[in-house]
Amino acid sequence: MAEVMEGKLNSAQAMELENKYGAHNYHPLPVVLDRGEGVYVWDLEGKKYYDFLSAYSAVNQGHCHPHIVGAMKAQAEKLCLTSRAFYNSVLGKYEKYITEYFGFEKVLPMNSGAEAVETAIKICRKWAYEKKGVAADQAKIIVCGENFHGRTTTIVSFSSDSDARNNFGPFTGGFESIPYNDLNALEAALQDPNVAGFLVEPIQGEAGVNTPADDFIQKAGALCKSKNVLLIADEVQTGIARTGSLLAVCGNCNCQGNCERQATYTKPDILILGKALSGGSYPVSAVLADDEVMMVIKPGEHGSTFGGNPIAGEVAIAALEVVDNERLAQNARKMGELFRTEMQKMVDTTSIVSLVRGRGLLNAVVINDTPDSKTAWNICVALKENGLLAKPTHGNIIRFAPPLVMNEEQLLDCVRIIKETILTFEKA
Ligand code: IF1
Repeated sequence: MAEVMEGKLNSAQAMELENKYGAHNYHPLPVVLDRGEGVYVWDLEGKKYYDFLSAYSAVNQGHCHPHIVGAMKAQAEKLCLTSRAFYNSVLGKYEKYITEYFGFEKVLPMNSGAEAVETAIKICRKWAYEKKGVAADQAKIIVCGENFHGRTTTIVSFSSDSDARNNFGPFTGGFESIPYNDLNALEAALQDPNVAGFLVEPIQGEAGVNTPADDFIQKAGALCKSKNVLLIADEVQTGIARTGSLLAVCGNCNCQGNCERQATYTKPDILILGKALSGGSYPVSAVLADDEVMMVIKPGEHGSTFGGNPIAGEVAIAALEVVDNERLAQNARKMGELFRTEMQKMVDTTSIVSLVRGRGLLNAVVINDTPDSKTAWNICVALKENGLLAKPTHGNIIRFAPPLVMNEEQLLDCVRIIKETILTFEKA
Protein backbone atom coordinates (compact mmCIF):
# COMPACT_ATOMS: atom_id res chain seq x y z
CA MET A 1 0.00 0.00 0.00
CA ALA A 2 1.96 2.96 -1.28
CA GLU A 3 -0.80 5.28 -0.05
CA VAL A 4 -0.02 4.23 3.51
CA MET A 5 3.51 5.56 3.40
CA GLU A 6 2.50 8.71 1.51
CA GLY A 7 -0.32 9.32 3.99
CA LYS A 8 -2.94 9.61 1.25
CA LEU A 9 -5.52 7.22 2.68
CA ASN A 10 -9.23 7.35 2.16
CA SER A 11 -11.57 6.35 4.98
CA ALA A 12 -12.18 2.82 3.67
CA GLN A 13 -8.45 2.14 3.54
CA ALA A 14 -7.86 3.58 7.01
CA MET A 15 -10.58 1.35 8.48
CA GLU A 16 -9.19 -1.66 6.66
CA LEU A 17 -5.75 -1.04 8.17
CA GLU A 18 -7.14 -0.82 11.71
CA ASN A 19 -9.12 -3.98 11.13
CA LYS A 20 -6.19 -5.90 9.78
CA TYR A 21 -3.39 -4.77 12.09
CA GLY A 22 -5.12 -3.63 15.27
CA ALA A 23 -6.57 -5.73 18.06
CA HIS A 24 -10.34 -5.83 17.81
CA ASN A 25 -11.02 -4.39 21.25
CA TYR A 26 -13.39 -1.68 19.96
CA HIS A 27 -16.36 -1.44 17.62
CA PRO A 28 -16.09 2.12 16.28
CA LEU A 29 -18.67 4.00 14.26
CA PRO A 30 -17.52 3.89 10.62
CA VAL A 31 -15.97 7.36 10.46
CA VAL A 32 -12.26 8.20 10.19
CA LEU A 33 -11.36 11.48 11.85
CA ASP A 34 -8.42 13.43 10.57
CA ARG A 35 -8.65 16.93 12.03
CA GLY A 36 -10.38 18.80 14.84
CA GLU A 37 -11.00 22.37 15.92
CA GLY A 38 -13.24 23.46 18.79
CA VAL A 39 -16.55 21.59 18.62
CA TYR A 40 -15.83 20.26 15.10
CA VAL A 41 -13.97 17.29 13.62
CA TRP A 42 -13.38 16.44 9.96
CA ASP A 43 -13.06 13.03 8.33
CA LEU A 44 -10.51 12.04 5.69
CA GLU A 45 -12.83 13.13 2.88
CA GLY A 46 -13.18 16.57 4.45
CA LYS A 47 -16.73 16.10 5.81
CA LYS A 48 -17.32 18.20 8.92
CA TYR A 49 -19.05 16.92 12.06
CA TYR A 50 -20.14 18.21 15.43
CA ASP A 51 -18.38 16.07 18.04
CA PHE A 52 -20.92 14.93 20.63
CA LEU A 53 -18.65 12.50 22.43
CA SER A 54 -15.60 14.68 23.13
CA ALA A 55 -13.50 11.51 23.41
CA TYR A 56 -15.63 10.42 26.38
CA SER A 57 -15.48 13.85 28.01
CA ALA A 58 -11.73 14.34 27.58
CA VAL A 59 -11.98 17.18 25.03
CA ASN A 60 -13.99 19.53 27.28
CA GLN A 61 -11.92 22.53 26.16
CA GLY A 62 -12.54 21.75 22.46
CA HIS A 63 -10.27 20.13 19.91
CA CYS A 64 -6.76 21.52 19.51
CA HIS A 65 -7.28 24.45 21.83
CA PRO A 66 -4.52 26.93 20.87
CA HIS A 67 -3.63 27.74 24.49
CA ILE A 68 -3.14 24.06 25.32
CA VAL A 69 -1.40 23.17 22.07
CA GLY A 70 0.85 26.20 22.49
CA ALA A 71 1.89 25.09 25.98
CA MET A 72 2.54 21.56 24.73
CA LYS A 73 4.64 22.71 21.77
CA ALA A 74 6.76 25.08 23.82
CA GLN A 75 7.51 22.46 26.47
CA ALA A 76 8.06 19.67 23.90
CA GLU A 77 10.83 21.75 22.34
CA LYS A 78 12.44 22.36 25.72
CA LEU A 79 12.24 19.16 27.81
CA CYS A 80 9.86 16.18 27.51
CA LEU A 81 10.74 13.62 30.12
CA THR A 82 13.12 13.31 33.02
CA SER A 83 11.54 10.47 35.00
CA ARG A 84 11.08 11.11 38.69
CA ALA A 85 14.66 10.06 39.40
CA PHE A 86 15.37 13.79 39.11
CA TYR A 87 13.42 16.93 39.84
CA ASN A 88 12.12 18.85 36.83
CA SER A 89 11.46 22.55 36.50
CA VAL A 90 7.71 22.20 35.75
CA LEU A 91 6.42 19.63 38.23
CA GLY A 92 6.50 21.71 41.42
CA LYS A 93 4.80 24.64 39.70
CA TYR A 94 2.10 22.32 38.35
CA GLU A 95 1.60 20.65 41.73
CA LYS A 96 1.11 24.03 43.42
CA TYR A 97 -1.31 25.09 40.70
CA ILE A 98 -3.51 21.98 40.69
CA THR A 99 -3.66 21.55 44.47
CA GLU A 100 -4.71 25.20 44.93
CA TYR A 101 -7.16 24.91 42.04
CA PHE A 102 -9.01 21.98 43.62
CA GLY A 103 -8.32 22.75 47.28
CA PHE A 104 -6.15 19.81 48.35
CA GLU A 105 -2.76 19.67 50.06
CA LYS A 106 -1.08 17.11 47.78
CA VAL A 107 -1.28 15.61 44.29
CA LEU A 108 0.12 12.37 42.90
CA PRO A 109 0.50 12.65 39.11
CA MET A 110 -0.22 9.70 36.81
CA ASN A 111 -1.17 9.30 33.14
CA SER A 112 -4.36 7.34 32.46
CA GLY A 113 -7.60 7.31 34.40
CA ALA A 114 -7.25 3.64 35.28
CA GLU A 115 -3.78 4.24 36.70
CA ALA A 116 -5.13 7.03 38.85
CA VAL A 117 -7.92 4.76 40.15
CA GLU A 118 -5.32 2.08 40.94
CA THR A 119 -3.28 4.72 42.73
CA ALA A 120 -6.29 5.77 44.82
CA ILE A 121 -6.95 2.14 45.77
CA LYS A 122 -3.35 1.68 46.89
CA ILE A 123 -3.35 4.90 48.91
CA CYS A 124 -6.64 3.95 50.55
CA ARG A 125 -5.42 0.49 51.53
CA LYS A 126 -2.16 1.80 52.91
CA TRP A 127 -4.04 4.44 54.90
CA ALA A 128 -6.30 1.70 56.30
CA TYR A 129 -3.35 -0.28 57.66
CA GLU A 130 -1.18 2.59 58.81
CA LYS A 131 -3.76 5.12 60.06
CA LYS A 132 -7.07 3.39 60.64
CA GLY A 133 -5.55 0.26 62.15
CA VAL A 134 -7.11 -2.39 59.93
CA ALA A 135 -5.41 -5.79 60.32
CA ALA A 136 -3.03 -6.90 57.56
CA ASP A 137 -4.71 -7.71 54.23
CA GLN A 138 -8.21 -7.21 55.61
CA ALA A 139 -8.98 -3.78 54.08
CA LYS A 140 -12.15 -3.57 52.08
CA ILE A 141 -13.29 -0.98 49.56
CA ILE A 142 -16.99 -0.50 48.79
CA VAL A 143 -17.86 0.03 45.11
CA CYS A 144 -21.13 0.37 43.21
CA GLY A 145 -22.90 -1.90 40.77
CA GLU A 146 -22.60 -0.85 37.10
CA ASN A 147 -19.45 1.12 37.88
CA PHE A 148 -16.83 2.00 35.32
CA HIS A 149 -13.37 2.81 36.65
CA GLY A 150 -11.06 1.47 33.92
CA ARG A 151 -9.62 -1.70 32.47
CA THR A 152 -6.83 -3.02 34.67
CA THR A 153 -7.10 -6.49 36.22
CA THR A 154 -7.81 -5.10 39.70
CA ILE A 155 -10.42 -2.65 38.42
CA VAL A 156 -12.29 -5.23 36.31
CA SER A 157 -12.26 -7.44 39.41
CA PHE A 158 -15.06 -5.28 40.81
CA SER A 159 -16.90 -4.56 37.57
CA SER A 160 -20.42 -5.89 37.10
CA ASP A 161 -20.08 -5.85 33.31
CA SER A 162 -19.56 -9.40 32.06
CA ASP A 163 -17.76 -8.23 28.89
CA ALA A 164 -15.28 -6.36 31.03
CA ARG A 165 -14.68 -9.36 33.33
CA ASN A 166 -15.23 -12.65 31.51
CA ASN A 167 -12.12 -14.80 31.27
CA PHE A 168 -9.87 -12.19 32.85
CA GLY A 169 -9.71 -13.87 36.26
CA PRO A 170 -8.40 -14.69 38.80
CA PHE A 171 -9.58 -11.43 40.29
CA THR A 172 -8.33 -9.12 43.04
CA GLY A 173 -10.24 -9.44 46.31
CA GLY A 174 -11.08 -6.82 48.89
CA PHE A 175 -14.03 -5.16 47.15
CA GLU A 176 -17.71 -5.26 48.00
CA SER A 177 -20.34 -4.03 45.58
CA ILE A 178 -23.56 -2.27 46.62
CA PRO A 179 -26.31 -0.81 44.40
CA TYR A 180 -25.63 2.73 43.16
CA ASN A 181 -27.54 5.59 44.79
CA ASP A 182 -28.52 3.38 47.74
CA LEU A 183 -27.66 5.01 51.07
CA ASN A 184 -29.21 2.18 53.10
CA ALA A 185 -26.96 -0.36 51.39
CA LEU A 186 -24.00 1.92 52.01
CA GLU A 187 -24.86 2.32 55.68
CA ALA A 188 -25.15 -1.46 56.06
CA ALA A 189 -21.85 -2.11 54.27
CA LEU A 190 -20.12 0.49 56.45
CA GLN A 191 -20.85 -1.56 59.59
CA ASP A 192 -17.80 -3.69 58.77
CA PRO A 193 -14.85 -2.07 60.62
CA ASN A 194 -12.47 -3.27 57.89
CA VAL A 195 -14.03 -0.95 55.33
CA ALA A 196 -11.38 1.56 54.29
CA GLY A 197 -12.99 3.44 51.41
CA PHE A 198 -16.05 4.03 49.26
CA LEU A 199 -15.12 4.40 45.58
CA VAL A 200 -17.86 6.12 43.61
CA GLU A 201 -18.63 8.01 40.40
CA PRO A 202 -20.76 11.12 41.20
CA ILE A 203 -22.66 10.30 37.99
CA GLN A 204 -22.21 6.89 36.34
CA GLY A 205 -21.16 7.47 32.74
CA GLU A 206 -20.97 3.98 31.33
CA ALA A 207 -24.26 3.02 32.98
CA GLY A 208 -25.95 5.51 30.64
CA VAL A 209 -25.41 8.76 32.54
CA ASN A 210 -27.02 7.36 35.67
CA THR A 211 -27.66 10.48 37.77
CA PRO A 212 -28.19 9.85 41.51
CA ALA A 213 -30.31 11.83 43.95
CA ASP A 214 -29.00 15.40 44.30
CA ASP A 215 -27.84 14.79 47.87
CA PHE A 216 -26.45 11.27 47.35
CA ILE A 217 -22.78 12.19 47.44
CA GLN A 218 -23.27 14.62 50.33
CA LYS A 219 -25.04 11.99 52.44
CA ALA A 220 -22.65 9.22 51.39
CA GLY A 221 -19.77 11.47 52.42
CA ALA A 222 -21.31 12.08 55.83
CA LEU A 223 -21.85 8.34 56.37
CA CYS A 224 -18.25 7.61 55.41
CA LYS A 225 -16.96 10.30 57.74
CA SER A 226 -18.94 8.87 60.67
CA LYS A 227 -17.24 5.50 60.13
CA ASN A 228 -13.74 6.84 59.40
CA VAL A 229 -13.96 5.61 55.81
CA LEU A 230 -12.41 7.49 52.89
CA LEU A 231 -14.75 8.91 50.26
CA ILE A 232 -12.98 8.31 46.93
CA ALA A 233 -14.59 10.27 44.08
CA ASP A 234 -13.79 9.09 40.57
CA GLU A 235 -14.29 12.29 38.59
CA VAL A 236 -12.29 11.09 35.59
CA GLN A 237 -15.35 11.60 33.41
CA THR A 238 -17.54 13.99 35.44
CA GLY A 239 -14.82 16.37 36.59
CA ILE A 240 -13.40 19.56 35.09
CA ALA A 241 -16.65 21.43 34.34
CA ARG A 242 -18.38 18.64 32.40
CA THR A 243 -21.49 18.53 34.59
CA GLY A 244 -21.88 22.31 34.97
CA SER A 245 -19.68 22.68 38.03
CA LEU A 246 -15.94 22.31 38.36
CA LEU A 247 -16.50 18.93 40.00
CA ALA A 248 -19.68 16.88 40.02
CA VAL A 249 -19.37 16.49 43.81
CA CYS A 250 -20.32 20.17 43.92
CA GLY A 251 -23.82 19.08 42.96
CA ASN A 252 -26.02 21.78 41.52
CA CYS A 253 -24.35 24.65 43.31
CA ASN A 254 -24.17 28.03 41.63
CA CYS A 255 -20.45 28.00 41.99
CA GLN A 256 -19.13 30.35 39.29
CA GLY A 257 -16.18 28.03 38.93
CA ASN A 258 -15.18 28.05 42.60
CA CYS A 259 -17.12 24.99 43.63
CA GLU A 260 -14.83 23.87 46.41
CA ARG A 261 -15.86 26.89 48.44
CA GLN A 262 -19.58 26.27 48.18
CA ALA A 263 -21.81 24.91 50.91
CA THR A 264 -23.07 21.94 48.88
CA TYR A 265 -19.54 20.82 48.14
CA THR A 266 -18.67 17.46 49.61
CA LYS A 267 -14.90 17.31 49.68
CA PRO A 268 -13.80 13.78 48.87
CA ASP A 269 -10.88 12.37 50.86
CA ILE A 270 -9.40 11.24 47.56
CA LEU A 271 -10.23 12.90 44.23
CA ILE A 272 -9.39 11.16 40.94
CA LEU A 273 -9.05 13.22 37.73
CA GLY A 274 -8.04 12.37 34.17
CA LYS A 275 -9.34 12.94 30.64
CA ALA A 276 -10.05 16.71 30.46
CA LEU A 277 -7.17 17.49 32.83
CA SER A 278 -5.22 17.84 29.56
CA GLY A 279 -8.15 18.90 27.39
CA GLY A 280 -7.68 15.54 25.72
CA SER A 281 -4.35 16.57 24.26
CA TYR A 282 -2.12 14.26 26.29
CA PRO A 283 -2.64 11.44 28.83
CA VAL A 284 -2.63 13.25 32.17
CA SER A 285 -4.32 11.98 35.33
CA ALA A 286 -4.02 12.90 38.98
CA VAL A 287 -4.95 11.81 42.47
CA LEU A 288 -5.54 14.57 45.02
CA ALA A 289 -5.70 14.20 48.80
CA ASP A 290 -4.67 16.00 51.97
CA ASP A 291 -1.45 15.18 53.83
CA GLU A 292 -3.12 12.91 56.39
CA VAL A 293 -3.94 10.51 53.56
CA MET A 294 -1.37 11.17 50.85
CA MET A 295 1.67 11.09 53.11
CA VAL A 296 1.23 7.36 53.72
CA ILE A 297 3.03 6.91 50.38
CA LYS A 298 6.80 6.96 50.81
CA PRO A 299 9.63 6.91 48.24
CA GLY A 300 9.75 3.69 46.25
CA GLU A 301 6.20 2.66 47.08
CA HIS A 302 4.41 3.96 43.98
CA GLY A 303 5.13 5.78 40.74
CA SER A 304 5.26 5.85 36.96
CA THR A 305 7.91 6.69 34.34
CA PHE A 306 5.75 9.30 32.66
CA GLY A 307 3.70 10.54 35.64
CA GLY A 308 4.52 14.17 36.38
CA ASN A 309 6.49 14.75 33.19
CA PRO A 310 7.13 18.36 32.14
CA ILE A 311 4.84 18.30 29.08
CA ALA A 312 1.97 16.91 31.17
CA GLY A 313 2.47 19.63 33.78
CA GLU A 314 2.42 22.51 31.30
CA VAL A 315 -0.49 21.00 29.38
CA ALA A 316 -2.58 20.49 32.52
CA ILE A 317 -1.97 24.05 33.76
CA ALA A 318 -3.03 25.39 30.36
CA ALA A 319 -6.09 23.12 30.24
CA LEU A 320 -7.26 24.26 33.68
CA GLU A 321 -6.63 27.90 32.76
CA VAL A 322 -8.96 27.49 29.79
CA VAL A 323 -11.69 26.13 32.08
CA ASP A 324 -11.44 29.31 34.18
CA ASN A 325 -10.83 31.85 31.40
CA GLU A 326 -13.70 30.62 29.26
CA ARG A 327 -16.05 29.92 32.17
CA LEU A 328 -16.69 26.42 30.92
CA ALA A 329 -18.60 25.22 34.01
CA GLN A 330 -21.08 28.04 33.60
CA ASN A 331 -21.41 27.44 29.87
CA ALA A 332 -21.87 23.69 30.38
CA ARG A 333 -24.65 24.35 32.87
CA LYS A 334 -26.43 26.81 30.56
CA MET A 335 -26.05 24.76 27.39
CA GLY A 336 -26.99 21.59 29.25
CA GLU A 337 -30.25 23.09 30.47
CA LEU A 338 -31.05 24.20 26.93
CA PHE A 339 -30.24 20.75 25.55
CA ARG A 340 -32.43 18.91 28.05
CA THR A 341 -35.31 21.38 27.58
CA GLU A 342 -35.21 20.84 23.82
CA MET A 343 -34.90 17.05 24.12
CA GLN A 344 -37.72 16.94 26.66
CA LYS A 345 -39.96 18.34 23.92
CA MET A 346 -39.16 15.21 21.90
CA VAL A 347 -39.93 12.99 24.88
CA ASP A 348 -43.28 14.75 25.24
CA THR A 349 -44.28 14.69 21.59
CA THR A 350 -42.85 11.48 20.09
CA SER A 351 -42.79 7.81 21.02
CA ILE A 352 -39.22 7.09 19.93
CA VAL A 353 -37.46 8.98 22.77
CA SER A 354 -38.59 7.91 26.23
CA LEU A 355 -36.28 9.87 28.54
CA VAL A 356 -33.56 12.52 28.67
CA ARG A 357 -31.34 12.86 31.71
CA GLY A 358 -28.01 14.29 32.78
CA ARG A 359 -26.30 17.27 34.32
CA GLY A 360 -24.44 20.04 32.52
CA LEU A 361 -23.24 18.71 29.17
CA LEU A 362 -23.17 15.06 30.22
CA ASN A 363 -26.52 13.84 28.98
CA ALA A 364 -28.21 10.73 27.68
CA VAL A 365 -31.31 10.07 25.68
CA VAL A 366 -33.07 6.76 26.16
CA ILE A 367 -34.46 5.32 22.95
CA ASN A 368 -37.81 3.57 23.26
CA ASP A 369 -36.73 0.10 22.18
CA THR A 370 -35.38 -3.08 23.77
CA PRO A 371 -31.80 -2.88 25.12
CA ASP A 372 -30.65 -5.47 22.59
CA SER A 373 -32.16 -3.62 19.61
CA LYS A 374 -29.91 -1.89 17.08
CA THR A 375 -32.02 1.29 17.03
CA ALA A 376 -29.63 3.48 19.05
CA TRP A 377 -26.69 2.29 16.94
CA ASN A 378 -28.63 2.93 13.72
CA ILE A 379 -29.58 6.40 14.94
CA CYS A 380 -25.91 7.14 15.64
CA VAL A 381 -24.99 6.01 12.11
CA ALA A 382 -27.71 8.29 10.70
CA LEU A 383 -26.51 11.16 12.91
CA LYS A 384 -23.06 10.67 11.47
CA GLU A 385 -24.48 10.98 7.93
CA ASN A 386 -26.15 14.20 9.06
CA GLY A 387 -22.93 15.64 10.49
CA LEU A 388 -23.04 14.81 14.21
CA LEU A 389 -21.06 12.16 16.09
CA ALA A 390 -22.44 10.40 19.17
CA LYS A 391 -22.11 6.89 20.54
CA PRO A 392 -24.65 4.47 22.00
CA THR A 393 -24.07 3.02 25.45
CA HIS A 394 -25.85 0.07 27.06
CA GLY A 395 -27.82 -0.82 23.96
CA ASN A 396 -30.62 1.68 23.64
CA ILE A 397 -29.11 4.76 25.29
CA ILE A 398 -27.26 7.51 23.39
CA ARG A 399 -24.79 9.67 25.28
CA PHE A 400 -24.55 13.33 24.24
CA ALA A 401 -21.44 15.08 25.52
CA PRO A 402 -20.11 17.87 23.25
CA PRO A 403 -17.06 19.98 24.05
CA LEU A 404 -17.95 22.60 26.66
CA VAL A 405 -16.92 25.47 24.37
CA MET A 406 -20.12 24.98 22.33
CA ASN A 407 -22.18 28.18 21.92
CA GLU A 408 -25.95 28.52 21.81
CA GLU A 409 -26.20 28.85 18.05
CA GLN A 410 -24.18 25.67 17.56
CA LEU A 411 -26.16 23.82 20.20
CA LEU A 412 -29.47 24.72 18.59
CA ASP A 413 -28.12 23.62 15.21
CA CYS A 414 -27.19 20.28 16.83
CA VAL A 415 -30.61 19.96 18.45
CA ARG A 416 -32.15 20.44 14.99
CA ILE A 417 -29.93 17.67 13.51
CA ILE A 418 -30.69 15.31 16.40
CA LYS A 419 -34.45 15.92 16.22
CA GLU A 420 -34.67 15.57 12.44
CA THR A 421 -32.60 12.39 12.50
CA ILE A 422 -34.40 10.71 15.36
CA LEU A 423 -37.80 11.54 13.86
CA THR A 424 -36.97 9.46 10.78
CA PHE A 425 -36.89 6.45 13.15
CA GLU A 426 -40.36 7.10 14.53
CA LYS A 427 -42.49 4.05 13.78
CA ALA A 428 -45.48 4.85 11.63
C1 IF1 B 1 -12.88 3.30 26.83
C2 IF1 B 1 -17.30 4.50 29.52
C3 IF1 B 1 -16.80 6.83 29.36
C4 IF1 B 1 -14.08 6.57 33.51
C5 IF1 B 1 -14.08 6.71 34.90
C6 IF1 B 1 -11.89 5.85 35.04
C7 IF1 B 1 -11.81 5.68 33.66
C8 IF1 B 1 -12.91 6.05 32.89
C9 IF1 B 1 -15.28 7.25 35.58
C10 IF1 B 1 -10.58 5.12 33.05
C11 IF1 B 1 -12.88 5.84 31.46
C12 IF1 B 1 -13.91 5.57 29.43
C13 IF1 B 1 -12.80 4.92 28.72
C14 IF1 B 1 -13.44 4.53 27.42
C15 IF1 B 1 -14.87 4.42 27.63
C16 IF1 B 1 -15.09 5.33 28.75
C17 IF1 B 1 -16.36 5.60 29.21
F1 IF1 B 1 -18.20 4.45 28.56
F2 IF1 B 1 -16.76 3.34 29.60
F3 IF1 B 1 -17.89 4.77 30.68
F4 IF1 B 1 -16.05 7.83 29.32
F5 IF1 B 1 -18.05 7.05 29.49
N1 IF1 B 1 -12.99 6.34 35.61
N2 IF1 B 1 -13.86 6.00 30.71
O1 IF1 B 1 -15.17 6.91 32.78
O2 IF1 B 1 -9.86 6.08 32.34
O3 IF1 B 1 -7.92 4.60 31.83
O4 IF1 B 1 -9.54 5.15 30.04
O5 IF1 B 1 -8.03 6.92 30.94
O6 IF1 B 1 -12.49 3.42 25.68
O7 IF1 B 1 -12.84 2.26 27.47
P1 IF1 B 1 -8.77 5.65 31.24
